[in-house]
Amino acid sequence: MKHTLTGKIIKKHLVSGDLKPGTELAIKIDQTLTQDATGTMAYLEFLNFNLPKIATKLSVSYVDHNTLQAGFENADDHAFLQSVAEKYGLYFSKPGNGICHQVHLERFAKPGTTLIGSDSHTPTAGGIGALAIGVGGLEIASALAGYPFSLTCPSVVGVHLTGKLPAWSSSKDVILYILKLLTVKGGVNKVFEYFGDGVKSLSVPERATITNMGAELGATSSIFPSDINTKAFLSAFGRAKDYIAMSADKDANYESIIEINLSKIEPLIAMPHSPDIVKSVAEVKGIKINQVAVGSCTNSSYKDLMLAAKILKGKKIHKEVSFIVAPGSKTILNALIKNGHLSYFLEAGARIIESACGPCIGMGHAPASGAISIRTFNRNFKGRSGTADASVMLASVEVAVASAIKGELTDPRTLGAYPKFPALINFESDTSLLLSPLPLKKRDAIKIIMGPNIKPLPTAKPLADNLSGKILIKTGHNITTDDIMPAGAKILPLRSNIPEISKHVFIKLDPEFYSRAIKENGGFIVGGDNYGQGSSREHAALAPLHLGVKAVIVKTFARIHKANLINFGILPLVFDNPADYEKLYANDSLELFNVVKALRAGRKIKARTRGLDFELIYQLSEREKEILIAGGKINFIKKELSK
Ligand code: MIC
Ligand code: SF4
Repeated sequence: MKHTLTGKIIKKHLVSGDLKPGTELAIKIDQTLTQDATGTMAYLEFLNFNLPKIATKLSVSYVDHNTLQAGFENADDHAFLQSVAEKYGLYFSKPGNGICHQVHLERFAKPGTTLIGSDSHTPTAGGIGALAIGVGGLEIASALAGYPFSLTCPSVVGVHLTGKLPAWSSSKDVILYILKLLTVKGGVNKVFEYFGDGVKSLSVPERATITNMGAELGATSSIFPSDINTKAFLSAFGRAKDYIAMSADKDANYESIIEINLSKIEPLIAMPHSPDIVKSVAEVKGIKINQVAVGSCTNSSYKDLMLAAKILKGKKIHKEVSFIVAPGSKTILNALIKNGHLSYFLEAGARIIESACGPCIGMGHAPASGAISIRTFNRNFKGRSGTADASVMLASVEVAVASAIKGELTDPRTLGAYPKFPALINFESDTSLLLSPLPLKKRDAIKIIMGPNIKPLPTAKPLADNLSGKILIKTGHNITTDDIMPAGAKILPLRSNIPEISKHVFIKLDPEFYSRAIKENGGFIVGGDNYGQGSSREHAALAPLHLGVKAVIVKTFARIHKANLINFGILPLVFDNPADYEKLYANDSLELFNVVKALRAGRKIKARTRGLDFELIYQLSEREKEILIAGGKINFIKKELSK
């Protein structure tokens, strides 16, 4: 039997189930990561279990999203997170240390290990050969409590890379090319595994750009083999001992294979407002732009920033353009300070900001009204930048910087010779903002700090057999968790306060949603295809739970959001006949009959509205059904722990 790399890692970590795509299996988790915007909930959930310590080998709590601190809320969250890390033995990455995925790649990610993170871009670590999966916070809490992680066994798609990227094309263009091919729903329940001769031309951070944006395909994960480039990257961070060579067997059995000749890849760009609306830059060049941002967990590595600095050397940013740079980690920022390259940015007219997510999640640097912004980021959903009518395009560093100089969308191939510079072989291991776990004997004295913005979690009641209420909203297709529960500078600080943040559910699609949900005492959500794509934020389930949402009925779900609904006891249901979607309207009354009995018997659920009878189905494992019936995973685990 020839194994894929994914298959090998799963096999090594398998706790239950088989490697049969579509069935549920459980794996042991070696590492976890959280970031602050999802982490406060994850740790509140963990505290609920009343356990003395964490059960994982290595867990890191990062602060990188909410670093604006316009009020006390974010700083309160940081203090809470630090106190939890100290009490329970986690690493703590303080604000300013960098973006979780970049820092994790540099300091902790290891080939052949399993990692779950409460952030959808956790598969960034696939660039180093880890099987890394984005999850809701409650999965992290469960892993910290010692539970294996359950998932639908993914099918493994092979991506066969040949050739070498031409000058001015980059690994960002490779993933944009795949997004164009497969769209934002093309990867659900799949792992994209890269192999072939072309792999060796890509460094770990370049690979990580690709695995990072595999999240935009809706994929479970993406992974590269671990080879001499992996070894070089680990050595540069003083971690040569973490290296092991890992790859798929030759002629491994892939579900399907995508062939990509890297030498044919040209500079591409994702147009507003979805990462899969991809065009070649040559085709759409000339569009006047107002803002350019380089950074985010997709493109803020040493190579990315050095390249930008080299291109900018001796040049100026166009006077109509605001150019923002957020280095991925403090280590990278410091390297550019020490080698003098940071000054090329400053001399060109760049605005250097903290090593954090920043504008990627709408924390500052919102574009002007109607502005066009080119960003090296991974998501360009409408309004995510903080400006409702701005347009964001996603591109490589090469395209972004060329455009910043010219003031319009520019093909970087017009810039002349491609800058050359050596890879850095020795990064300083500065840990001034990265705190190691406290020694055991010091942990007892630590008190958990909970500021006034940190409110208790809502909990669901056990599932009732008959459910009734109004359809509170009917959405279209590809609804993102940014649509359900927006982020940005005003709303993100409320992540630890579910009653407050609930006032913003669906606010961009339907400002009356909150008041209607309160008036109707909860109800149902109806949606189309790929409902809940994008981020891992549990708040897109927790806030609807707080508002009394009982079930979400759609054509198809995105993976992480569906898991979050289950974890919080909201039924994720699917139309048996997709055409019934057309027959339902907002404000209709809806009844679901004998739900618990149907789930236990594996039968379709009968539903009725306006005299119309129809049926609903579900893709749920027996374990997931029991979680839903118990009223969510917290209730379920508490029951198990009390046994
Ligand atoms: C994102 O990129 O949307 C985020 C913010 O990193 C989210 C997590 C969150 O909403 O806190 C993600 O990707 O999971
Ligand atoms: Fe942060 Fe943006 Fe990456 Fe999300 S996608 S982790 S907000 S940098």
